[in-house]
Amino acid sequence: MTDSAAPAPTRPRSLSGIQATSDSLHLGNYIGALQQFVAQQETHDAFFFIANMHAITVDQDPAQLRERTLRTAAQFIGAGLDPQRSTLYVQSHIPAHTQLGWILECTTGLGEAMRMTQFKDKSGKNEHVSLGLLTYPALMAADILLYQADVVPVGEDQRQHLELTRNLAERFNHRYGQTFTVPEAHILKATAKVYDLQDPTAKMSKSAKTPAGLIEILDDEKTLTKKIKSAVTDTGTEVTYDPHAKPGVSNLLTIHSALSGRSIEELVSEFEGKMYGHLKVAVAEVVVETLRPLRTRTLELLDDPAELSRVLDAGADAASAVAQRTIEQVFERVGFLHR
Ligand code: AQP
Repeated sequence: MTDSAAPAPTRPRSLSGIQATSDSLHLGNYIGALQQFVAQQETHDAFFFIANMHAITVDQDPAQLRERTLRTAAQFIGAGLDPQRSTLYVQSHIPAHTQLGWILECTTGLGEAMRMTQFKDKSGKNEHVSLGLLTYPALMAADILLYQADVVPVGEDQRQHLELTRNLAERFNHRYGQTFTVPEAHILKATAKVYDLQDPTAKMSKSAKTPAGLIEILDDEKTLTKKIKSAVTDTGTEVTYDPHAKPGVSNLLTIHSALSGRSIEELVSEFEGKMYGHLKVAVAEVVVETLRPLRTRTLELLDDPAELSRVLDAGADAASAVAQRTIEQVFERVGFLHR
């Protein structure tokens, strides 16, 4: 079948990625991103990738990066992404990401890149600041625009990068003619940001100040329970949802609600007259129950890295077919000579 005869996709396209920068994803990645990926594979034409090229914006050990790329893929599948229904692939397997990334770098203003809050935060924390840390949002825009994604499920921390992606798409379309779909961020308000258990005013992040504040989704049950039971709570005793006055308790309610599917109001009324300790026990139970099958499946998948690589190779073939169509059109538009 020729391209022009290909049937138009009937579902909107969803696309997102997660960096391969840790042995285990954390609960913020799971609730803010991965859980949404799993939901969207039911309703969307789904593309999800492991962002190993973004990972090297900061120093990485090569053997560890390779291992973590496979571990991240295993967690995608362990969490419920089905390679038959979603296209799962590794960013570096598709050269068009860097090809379009370069073109979008040339479309981005220096001031625009320097205004990105993630760049400001991370460049402030690292002694050596790579150029890649600055240009990363242009590569992220390429990751998305290459696939003509309609929606991008992410956590709140990616909102600004998504806004830049939209601006770059509109700028390119305006200058060269309609080329890219302008994507929408899909950020679920209730779960947009999961907070550190020890510092519930800071985003849960792998660069957490203390490991106790970070729930890794591959943590064993004892560790999960211990971390949740030691979560910092707030003054007072009443379980209420108030992110400003009670950030610790509110974060626990958010986690429970995101994983159990029960509303915050329902949970608050269930814990009326009970102590913070009761809430922690319930949150620990729901976290352990949710992550148990994910962990088991992930560890099984990691026992067979050859099979994981086969899945990722097939994903790269499917992703590449889509990416190639866009990059050829982009080359034509910007005036690159045909071979
Ligand atoms: N705390 C969070 N709450 C909700 N969503 C979150 N995400 C990350 N943290 C939270 C979402 O997870 C997806 C993957 O993001 P990433 O590839 O940037 O992952 P990360 O580098 O592991 O995020 P960290 O831990 O925040 O990294 P550092 O410490 O390097 O800054 C994205 O959709 C993101 O929004």
